[in-house]
Amino acid sequence: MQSATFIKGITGDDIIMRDGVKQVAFVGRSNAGKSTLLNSIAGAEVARAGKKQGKTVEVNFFKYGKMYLVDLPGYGFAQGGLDHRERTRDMIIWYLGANRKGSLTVGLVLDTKVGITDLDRDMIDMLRDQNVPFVVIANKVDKLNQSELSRAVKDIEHEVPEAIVLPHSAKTGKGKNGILQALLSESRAQ
Ligand SMILES: Nc1nc2c(ncn2[C@@H]2O[C@H](COP(=O)(O)OP(=O)(O)OP(=O)(O)O)[C@@H](O)[C@H]2O)c(=O)[nH]1
Ligand SMILES: [Mg+2]
Repeated sequence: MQSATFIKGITGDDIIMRDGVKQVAFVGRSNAGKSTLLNSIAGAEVARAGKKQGKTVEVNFFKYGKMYLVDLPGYGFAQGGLDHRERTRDMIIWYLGANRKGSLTVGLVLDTKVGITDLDRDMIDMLRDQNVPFVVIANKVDKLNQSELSRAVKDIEHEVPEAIVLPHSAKTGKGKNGILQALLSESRAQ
């Protein structure tokens, strides 16, 4: 199994944004499990993940096969303060806008128990406005029972009818294998 290697972390314009390599990026609320998910897909503990929110502070690039997996800081990290929240938000907006059409696919990571928040709705609007193809990863499904899960997935599908919703748990490994495939076929469909 191939694994990913860390290339670099950026906070603004960088030549890596123009090197023509396709990018699959994970966005979502702080603590939704983006870095953990990336590690699980990458087959190695390359991205820093953890209990404390606000773990990821830069836009981190990992080479995986012919593409980059990109780990972004999460939004909505309350204790980070207004400054931190605005900087993070600006960085995410910049990153999404800086990508040329056709080079980016996004995995929007949700904590399924929390569901879609207003900050996620802002993100979804942004992805729609910029025509960025995305799939929704309904994460941490180990925290829900079967009926809670189907309810939650239905709610997500109702709000985001254009996107595939993929239940996943890094804890149990559920859904792990389908995610990269779904992201890649979303990317090829561009
Ligand atoms: N129960 C459960 N916990 C998870 C799962 N995935 C991640 N976590 C936990 O959630 C916490 C946050 O994980 P991270 O991967 O650091 O989250 P993040 O979205 O990268 O957070 P930021 O970098 O702050 O944006 C860690 O304590 C993980 O162990 C999961 O599938 N199930
Ligand atoms: Mg992270």
